[in-house]
Amino acid sequence: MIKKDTFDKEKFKKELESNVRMLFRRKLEEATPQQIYQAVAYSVKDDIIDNWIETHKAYEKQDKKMVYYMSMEFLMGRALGNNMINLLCYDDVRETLEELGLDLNLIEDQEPDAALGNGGLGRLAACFLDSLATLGYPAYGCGIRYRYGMFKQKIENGYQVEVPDNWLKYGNPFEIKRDEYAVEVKFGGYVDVEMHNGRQKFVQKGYQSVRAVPYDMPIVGYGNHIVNTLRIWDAEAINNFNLDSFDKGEYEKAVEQENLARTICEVLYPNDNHMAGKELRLKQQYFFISASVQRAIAKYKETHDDIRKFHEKVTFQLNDTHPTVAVAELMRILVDEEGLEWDEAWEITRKTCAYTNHTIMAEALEKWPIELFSRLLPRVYQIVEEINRRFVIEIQNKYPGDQEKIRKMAILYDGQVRMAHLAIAGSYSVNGVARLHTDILKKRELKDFYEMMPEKFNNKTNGITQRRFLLHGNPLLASWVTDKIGDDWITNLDHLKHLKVYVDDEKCQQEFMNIKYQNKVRLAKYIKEHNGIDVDPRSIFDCQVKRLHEYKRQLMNILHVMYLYNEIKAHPDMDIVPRTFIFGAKAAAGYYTAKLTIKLINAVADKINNDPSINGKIKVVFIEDYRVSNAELIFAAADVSEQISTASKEASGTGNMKFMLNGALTLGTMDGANVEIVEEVGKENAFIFGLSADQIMEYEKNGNYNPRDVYNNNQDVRQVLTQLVNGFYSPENPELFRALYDALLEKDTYFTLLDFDSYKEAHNRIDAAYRDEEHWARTAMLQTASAGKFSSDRTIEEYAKEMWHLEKVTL
Ligand code: 26Q
Repeated sequence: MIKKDTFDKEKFKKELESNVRMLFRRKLEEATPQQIYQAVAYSVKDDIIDNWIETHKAYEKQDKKMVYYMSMEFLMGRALGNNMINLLCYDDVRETLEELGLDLNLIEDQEPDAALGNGGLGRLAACFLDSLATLGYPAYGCGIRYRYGMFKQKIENGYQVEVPDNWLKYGNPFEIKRDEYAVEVKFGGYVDVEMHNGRQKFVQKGYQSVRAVPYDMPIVGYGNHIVNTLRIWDAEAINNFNLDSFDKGEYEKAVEQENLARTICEVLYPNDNHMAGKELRLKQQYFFISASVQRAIAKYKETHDDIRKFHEKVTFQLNDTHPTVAVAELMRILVDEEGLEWDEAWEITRKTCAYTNHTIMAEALEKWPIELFSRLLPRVYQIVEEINRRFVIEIQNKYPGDQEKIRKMAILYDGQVRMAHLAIAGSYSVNGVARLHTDILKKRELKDFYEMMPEKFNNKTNGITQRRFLLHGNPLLASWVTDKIGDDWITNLDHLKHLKVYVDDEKCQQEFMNIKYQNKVRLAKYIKEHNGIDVDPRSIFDCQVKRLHEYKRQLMNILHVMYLYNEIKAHPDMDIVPRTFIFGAKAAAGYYTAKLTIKLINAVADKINNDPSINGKIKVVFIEDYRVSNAELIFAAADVSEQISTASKEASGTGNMKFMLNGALTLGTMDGANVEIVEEVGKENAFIFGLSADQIMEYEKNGNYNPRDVYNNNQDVRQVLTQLVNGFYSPENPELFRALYDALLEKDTYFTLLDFDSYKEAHNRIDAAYRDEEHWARTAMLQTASAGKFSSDRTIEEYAKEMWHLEKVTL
């Protein structure tokens, strides 16, 4: 039990009124909902500030080691609700606002999501920050302050339309600009060698540069007065030319630098699990890394005088390869600016950096053309060359005469910089994000590296924060759990296992399912408001929400819905439990097949939802603009969690854990963290189907899968595929879905047809299981009771103890 400080309602009201006055020159009664949100946020920030200052004082005084979580993405979602939860004042504020006739839910809805991320990798970073602060570990998140985050999705005529996400439009009450920590970041030009005191010095000249300016956001720990920092960098122009006396060259350069500053932080690349080899993306990467590393070194030097011990006080966790240029940038600063010898610098770098791999999808592996890399980062490139030269020697020493090893492992090869290889060479740790994923890395994708340096490889199974995805997202279930087992679960999710004694208790089952029902009503209301569709909260809510990608197989899901519809039409008296199929997914803007799949889902939804002859037995809903804030509603309301990626393709998944925590049963393949979910809850309490990772990889190796065999032998598959090209779902353009049809029949890269029957059979098991209300309730409760392992607190403890060797701070 964490004890909360006393809350002074009258003081809070006064503050609120004063904020509205100061910020907007208005009385509370006259303020708009957005203005009230801002005023509440400033009041909450006021509660945060002193703790924020004290936390950093304590860090300095106790001189503990600090982790810098380097990430191109932080998918934070809304801050207000989360901050109040972690400050332990959520209910007090809600009541106080009620006394003023204000509804906290509506006020929270005024806040735009901070969507500085695509999906899993970015949301993981956000969960990690919450856990780091809650556990009391000294940590910074370092990233980019994108002007525009993940695009907003509109559905028009069934198609996705991307709308810019102007999340800073009304300002961000929680951020603080830290102009005093601005640094310069240089691009392009050339490298000159100068002699300084008999030592060669490499100097970048003729470059363009920008001023990197940090904005800090507070990361509030749960009930412990700790406030860490998310530091996101903005770019400003460096204007050091004199308007009266410029020559033409200087003027042009100034304009170019202004353009550079304007474009660098403009927008998040909306590609999930796909490498976009764009020059601007590489600029973004170097921009925030150079700024973060410069600042980390400067901060270290404020209180330490031996740079050789940097790694004792600092560790950089690289969130995938996107921040990997940190390895070379740290080397550059240590060698060029701190004057260390190469070997010393390399030892420090290798002891500072650690790399997390999040994917084995070939198209996501980052490779940059040497031409581009060396033009943009001439000095950094020289350093990468030297790292590569020495690394190749290491390989040769270990495997004399083995050219194949060098071809496979070199950092520079075939005109490209292979970022994963640089990350592995420059790190003390390489980790995967679920057991199966790490095993695949060791056995296949990174086999050569694992054999050469097995001690670096380790697993850290992902997790999620229960503070957002249960306490905030599902208040009814959260207080029910607390009633049953006390509130220790909020900071120690393992405690959920104490719910297991209740799973056979009929009253508890009813309470649990009643909460699920109320959450379904809440989601049904959202769907009615946003889609205009009536869904029955007594139907099974069967949900697949995640980025749209072929390997995640939303297409298999909708093909199965099409099959079910055919069955119901063919057998009108068919007895099935009513089902609501809920989808939410953004497609990368340039990903044609993904966008066409969205159109298909919406076309199927239109047809099925408007066919009165099926008596509402099935409904299909596509939730527009799936994001952190509406995800919370969906997880709370789900009965079935669709985790149906082709085995071996989903590194971990984290949505699977959020559903489980909220009592949804998993319908999934043995992929990613599903394997560990099933291990925790028991195979008999999940709906598992499909080929195993080994089977899939065997087919891939032998190339002996032919989707036409399935087509020829399976009447149901034939029928739904034919409906993609005969105008059944697109009478105005029968060929509309031809590309999906062709992809399935020609290659079926993701084994959709081969897994279809097994998937269908798993759905039948769900239908049967749901009829036994007691048993379903028991199994649903068991999901929540078994979710303890999947807290990001557990994950962060593992990182902190096994990799980073951090100590907790005491306040
Ligand atoms: C790379 C280069 C250029 C442009 C974009 C990218 C890029 C951007 C985002 C590449 C990959 C991503 C995102 C990857 C991602 O989200 N991976 C997911 O990470 C989760 C957290 O570990 C896992 O749970 C998911 O399984 C994994 O897909």
